[in-house]
Amino acid sequence: IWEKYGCEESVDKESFQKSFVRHVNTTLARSSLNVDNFSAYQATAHTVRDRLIERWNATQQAHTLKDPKRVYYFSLEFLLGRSLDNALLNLGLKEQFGEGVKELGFRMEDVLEQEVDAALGNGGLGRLAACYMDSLATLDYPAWGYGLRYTYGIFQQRLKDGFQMELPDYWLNFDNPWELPRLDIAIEVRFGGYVSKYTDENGRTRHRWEGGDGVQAVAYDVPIPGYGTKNCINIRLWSSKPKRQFDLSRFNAGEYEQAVNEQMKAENITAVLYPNDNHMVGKELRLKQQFFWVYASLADIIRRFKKTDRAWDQFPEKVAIQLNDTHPTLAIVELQRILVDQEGLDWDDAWDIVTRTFAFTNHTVLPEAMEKWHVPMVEYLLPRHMQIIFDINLFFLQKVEKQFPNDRDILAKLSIIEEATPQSVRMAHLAIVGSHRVNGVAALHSNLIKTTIFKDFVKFYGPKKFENKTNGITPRRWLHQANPKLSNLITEALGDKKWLKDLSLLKNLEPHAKSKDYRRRWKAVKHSNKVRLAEYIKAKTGIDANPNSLFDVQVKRIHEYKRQFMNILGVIHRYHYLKSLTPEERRDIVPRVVIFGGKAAPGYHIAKLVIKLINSVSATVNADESIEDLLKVVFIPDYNVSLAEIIIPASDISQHISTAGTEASGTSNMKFVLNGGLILGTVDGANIEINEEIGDDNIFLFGHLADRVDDLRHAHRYRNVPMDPDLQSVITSIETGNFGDSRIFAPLINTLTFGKDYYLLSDDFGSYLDAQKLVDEAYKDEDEWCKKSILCTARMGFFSSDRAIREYADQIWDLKPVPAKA
Ligand code: 26Y
Repeated sequence: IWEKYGCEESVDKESFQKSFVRHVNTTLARSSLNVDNFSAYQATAHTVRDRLIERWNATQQAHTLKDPKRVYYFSLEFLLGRSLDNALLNLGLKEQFGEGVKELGFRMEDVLEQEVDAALGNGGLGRLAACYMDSLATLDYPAWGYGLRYTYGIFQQRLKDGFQMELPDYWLNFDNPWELPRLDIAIEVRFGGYVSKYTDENGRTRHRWEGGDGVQAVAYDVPIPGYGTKNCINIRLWSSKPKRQFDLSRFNAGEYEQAVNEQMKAENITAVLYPNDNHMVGKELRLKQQFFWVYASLADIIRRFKKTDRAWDQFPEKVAIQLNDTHPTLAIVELQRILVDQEGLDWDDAWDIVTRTFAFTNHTVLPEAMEKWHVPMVEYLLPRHMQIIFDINLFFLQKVEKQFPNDRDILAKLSIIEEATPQSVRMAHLAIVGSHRVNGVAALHSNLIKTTIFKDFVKFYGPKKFENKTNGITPRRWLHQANPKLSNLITEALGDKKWLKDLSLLKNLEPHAKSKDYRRRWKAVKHSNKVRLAEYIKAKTGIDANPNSLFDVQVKRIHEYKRQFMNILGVIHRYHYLKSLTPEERRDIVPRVVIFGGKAAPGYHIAKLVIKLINSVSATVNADESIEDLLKVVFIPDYNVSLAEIIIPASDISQHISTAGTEASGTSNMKFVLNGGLILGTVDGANIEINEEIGDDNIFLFGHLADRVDDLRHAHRYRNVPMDPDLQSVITSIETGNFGDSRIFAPLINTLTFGKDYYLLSDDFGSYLDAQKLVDEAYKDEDEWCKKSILCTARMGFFSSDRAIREYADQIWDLKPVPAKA
């Protein structure tokens, strides 16, 4: 019977339609008379889901049989965006299913539009995790992601009078076809309690973590299909549920509120994604989230490991765990606890297993982003783990002491515990000590961590433990899906679609930059992408963005170090300049649309003022008829993955202008250039490597270099550095009230004065304006610009997440592909 009915779901148009209709009738309980676009989306999604599950099953079965080494990517954020289009493309179903849906009376574009984003992440780090899952699946690696199933993802952003407002992102309002609830996989997680000591049968002193309150972690599996392979991997997201439904005795006694209390407390744990990126807050609930997640994930991994009868010392030969930043660092402690307290291993044997299992990726050097947890809080929530951390630290510092006798200074610097009141646990230190490899995410960043925040660790461990793994992006979503017209044009030039699995093949586009006809068509694609964005802007903001203008884009989280403030100050400078011109002089000007997008953390007041300033400038500039259409300023609200897919293909130039040394990598820079957009940027993060690949002629770099930053800051702090005169006149203009009541902007402007201009806007402003001039000049020669655009795309092969994942697999995880059977 299994063989007779276990055959594969067909993928042709007719079977799509059959399955679509069946899902409308059964899954949705509707009829042909009441199928709207949303129902059509649901029926299509379920049809695709059936095919996904089949591959998911086959892949997991193959892995169970083969039992290869697996990698587990631990990330508190997976910023997946929409799934339907991606699944259709990766499974190669788009054409047939598109035809099928059309014959049923729908347009595939409208159907795709119905899906809400899975926005379980803040920005770069979360989207990187999503790109890496796509590559792991595509390259047939046996991999799982582990994360949390937040009920609310990153907040939705609205604007009110130019200010950011936050709305909850209740993304699970309707059923989510992209997850498989595994209600049978439930793991009890504990908080609190106490530690008891006892002597075991061998006379050894042992510890037991007892008591405390329990909640359940329930698994939801999200299938991730590879492109051009049957392989389909899994992200397991945990959701918190109460251990018991609710306290019946209290319920019967009429104490209804108290009766549901425990349930609510339990469900709180995975209720919401913390909306801070690059800024640590230290809330107890966040620590609970982290422990809840790593506890359940490790229990799950160990259950799988124990299915085969292997000795513990083989654990690192079967399991690699990658820590996406310090957020999952407690996993190091928890594994040590399991091995020592529960499995009875000696401390040193256990610790050897632990350190061979974990590797740690650092994503930032900003001091305010470093995770530190107060010892009393950790002690109260996780008493045994706190003891183990102290022991890890003790044994570690003993080794340090041996290597550097009588150097108290280095002990204090390296210690996992920060000696302040109260004491804190430095999670980055714990992550380094508990891992066999530490990596940064771009060349400059990886060098910086070795010479700044982790330099004393390099002294102790030597440099080999610290590596670089330059980030990458998936070309499937960020070119093929987001920019289908350009994808087709590339495929046509290269003769086939192999480049989607081997992005280095893009280099064969280079000769086509010389073809006038190819350039014409390349330009036409960019233009149509700009038209699509202009229509979106018109619909959402009412602003007319002329697609014949230069589209200048900065979209990313709003943060002082990313310097959106400098961008908008530059816009004001341009505005004044335009107003100073005679009508004849204006004829020579390249019209620009300056586009911003991005969310500010709800508690980050300065970042929120930047949004307000952008909107105030936008209101003034867009209404000023004297400058005609030479400048428009747009803030597109609610920037997210799906919006990025519209914005990125439409940019002529995008800005990546962080203070040198502050942006670890950036990944949108790669997405823009891959889509034939040029970049204006600082010598920071992956901009540097992009420059190396695409050449000096195809990028506009400016500003001070990272090695100058300390001196410049020192000068601001201790000497009276006069403000750049152009910057000064822009600030004066704001203060004069040209952009509305200037008093609200005082705290923002103060960052430049009383705040000692920590992010060095004044120091870089002159060279920023110069670089902008070069952009204007270059854009006048449309044909030359187009050549640059083609060369940019052609030279971006290195930045595929496939390359990055292969490096991780070969150099850190020691992981081999396991191709799923066709
Ligand atoms: C501690 C907590 C508040 C926290 C939460 C989120 C700290 C940091 C983050 C997120 C950091 C992040 O997204 N970093 C970005 O990672 C990208 C992928 O490596 C980089 O490209 C980007 O430069 C970096 O800012």
